[in-house]
Amino acid sequence: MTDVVKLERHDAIAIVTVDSPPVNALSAAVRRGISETVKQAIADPAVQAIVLTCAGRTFIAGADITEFGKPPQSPGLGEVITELENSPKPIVAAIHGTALGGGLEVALGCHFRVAVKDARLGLPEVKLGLLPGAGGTQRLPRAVGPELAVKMIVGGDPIGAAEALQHGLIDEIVEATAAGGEAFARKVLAEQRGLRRLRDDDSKLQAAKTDRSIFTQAVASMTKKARGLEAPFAAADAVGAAIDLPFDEGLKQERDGFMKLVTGEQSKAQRYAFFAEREAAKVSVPDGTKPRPVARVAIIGAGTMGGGIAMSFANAGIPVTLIETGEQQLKRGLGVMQKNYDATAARGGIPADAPAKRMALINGVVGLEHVKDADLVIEAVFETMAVKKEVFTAIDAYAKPGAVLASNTSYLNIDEIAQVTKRPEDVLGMHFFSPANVMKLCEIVRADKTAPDALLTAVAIARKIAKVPAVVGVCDGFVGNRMLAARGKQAERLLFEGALPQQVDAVVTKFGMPMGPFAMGDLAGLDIGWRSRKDRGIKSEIADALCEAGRFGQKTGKGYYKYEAGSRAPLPDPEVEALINDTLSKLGLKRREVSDEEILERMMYPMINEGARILEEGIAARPSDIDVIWLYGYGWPIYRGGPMYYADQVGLKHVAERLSYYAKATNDPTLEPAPLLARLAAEGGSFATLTQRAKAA
Ligand code: T1G
Repeated sequence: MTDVVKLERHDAIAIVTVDSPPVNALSAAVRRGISETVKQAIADPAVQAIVLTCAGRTFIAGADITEFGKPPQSPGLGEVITELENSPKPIVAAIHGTALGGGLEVALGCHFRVAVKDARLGLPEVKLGLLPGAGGTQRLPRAVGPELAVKMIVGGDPIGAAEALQHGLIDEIVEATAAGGEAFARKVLAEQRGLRRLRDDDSKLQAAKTDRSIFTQAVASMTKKARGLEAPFAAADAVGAAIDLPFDEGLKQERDGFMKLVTGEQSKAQRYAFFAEREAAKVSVPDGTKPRPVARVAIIGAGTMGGGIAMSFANAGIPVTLIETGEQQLKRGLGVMQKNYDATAARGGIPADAPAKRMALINGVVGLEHVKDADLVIEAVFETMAVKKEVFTAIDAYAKPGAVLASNTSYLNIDEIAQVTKRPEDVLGMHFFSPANVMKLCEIVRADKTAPDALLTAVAIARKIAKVPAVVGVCDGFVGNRMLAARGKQAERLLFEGALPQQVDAVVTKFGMPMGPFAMGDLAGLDIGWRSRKDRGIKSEIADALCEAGRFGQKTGKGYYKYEAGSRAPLPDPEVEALINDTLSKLGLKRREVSDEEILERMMYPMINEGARILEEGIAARPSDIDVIWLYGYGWPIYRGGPMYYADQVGLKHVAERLSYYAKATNDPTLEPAPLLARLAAEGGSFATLTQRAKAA
């Protein structure tokens, strides 16, 4: 018995309860506690069986991630699990909430496992750039077979109790955790069941030993989207070792793989991202501020964004009133959502009955008066200030007192929108990313008069619909688009200096971004920028020439690239090079050799510089918030942590020096390091120190 692990005895059954909030992570104290308490129970002659369970909201949710990178403390987790497995008395793990990572590995070391029906079980280590390091890659394949083990370990997503029972990961679904575990332990004793030590049970590996394709095909399908990541492949190798090697040799290979990853740069970045995501949801509001309840949401506009946002709420079981200007627009919007749900169900992404259940939560209507019952109103209409003001004037009249009024604008001034209402304190931005039912980020824009509880309401509801919230202030393009614009400006300039679209995009995608700036331009449509430049009387000679030639991007089958019919694959087009040469010679400009290294620096450093300005202006509270925005809104590779984290990896001194160099070389003073960046570079500081300071404040 220790502070964090309790022991009770119910005549012949010992109940060992881990009680270490918030998620019973396997800190050194918890590991020591489990080891000592189980030893105590084993030594007690009155005890015939042991139940291992947890207090609080969840079973053990893994190793304590904050301990990684620090000197290891004993006992090691592997040691504790071996003690459990070698116990002469049956040990039953009783699971509720999420048994994840080291938590599931502890349960796999027990002889039996029971769980409540809404429990989830998984080995998500790859999401931290790791692999299960305490026997999970050796015991899970023995419990459920290599195919499901590969899916769970290489993919990282948990499974539910029903699926766990179906595949033999758990022995029974119980009503209540501890009581269910105790009843099961009594059954084991009554039926004199033998102790099932997974290390000794290869029965589920036999098929893959004879036909390895079971394993290789599972690995191939699970690593399809693992470009640039090390952990999924190392995790797959470890599961392969379970098939090929005796248990202890497999365990050794797993350990070696784990140690290599845990000390590697990728996992450090992914662990940083884990905590950055949680920090981003912490906003500075007066103590005691509570979010307002949200039982019903109204969404205005059933277009691409409105439809995706509505699906996100329905996916979380929250009823939605979806409002359009006419029956036809409504019918079209609902049709697209139905089609999306059916397609997801068809590929097994959601249960077969989910499309009907979720569409039933979405009530399509015509007329803004229908916002009257909503606790939160989200406007997703055409992106002009005039239309926004018209809509907000109307919802201000109809919405009930206390409703939060949010705009999904991606760059317009929320303060200006709020001013047309009599309740600016209830107005803010909730900027979703397309496709809104898929993209995780929700950039929450805090306007000048936004009330603290309205802000907390938006953050809380964003988390409830499985989005990652990040709070930003009002400025043109908020955080993400503002930094993207700084990159876009350099991308355009590089074409004037001699680079080609495919060279720039290749550098950016090699770095790990899903797409380069020019392929993105083609996807969005070059004519949008062209029209707005013409409206503002400014020129971008190369982009203008492309548009004058009818090259608007994917929608016209050619832009910076050409596209074959029915394909979205960007193909370099000699016509574009010719057009660039022609435009530059008309401007009297000569192309020069541009290195990939220069391209990378000019793609990343101006963004980082803009990030520093954003921090100076208080538009973002922490550098890690900026990273969260890029990770979950713009496809920044998770194993690089985010632009501000990356800047620290490169070194702010180097970033500042290169920016100064490019400012002079391209005669662009906006590239001069922002004061914050220059100061940090001069004092040998980093953005991480700023995040720490913000956290301590
Ligand atoms: N270690 C340390 N802190 C943790 C933690 C962990 N494993 N999990 C959560 N926290 C903190 C978190 O930072 C937050 O702190 C608070 O708990 C609540 O979390 C050897 C190598 C369990 C599904 O990857 O997925 O085991 O911000 O806000 O939304 O093989 O937390 O309040 O100060 O996320 O209800 C594997 C990680 C570890 C699971 C709950 N395990 N956790 O979600 O709450 S590696 C994981 C989660 C491992 C072994 C290996 C989620 C959750 P604060 P939260 P939530």
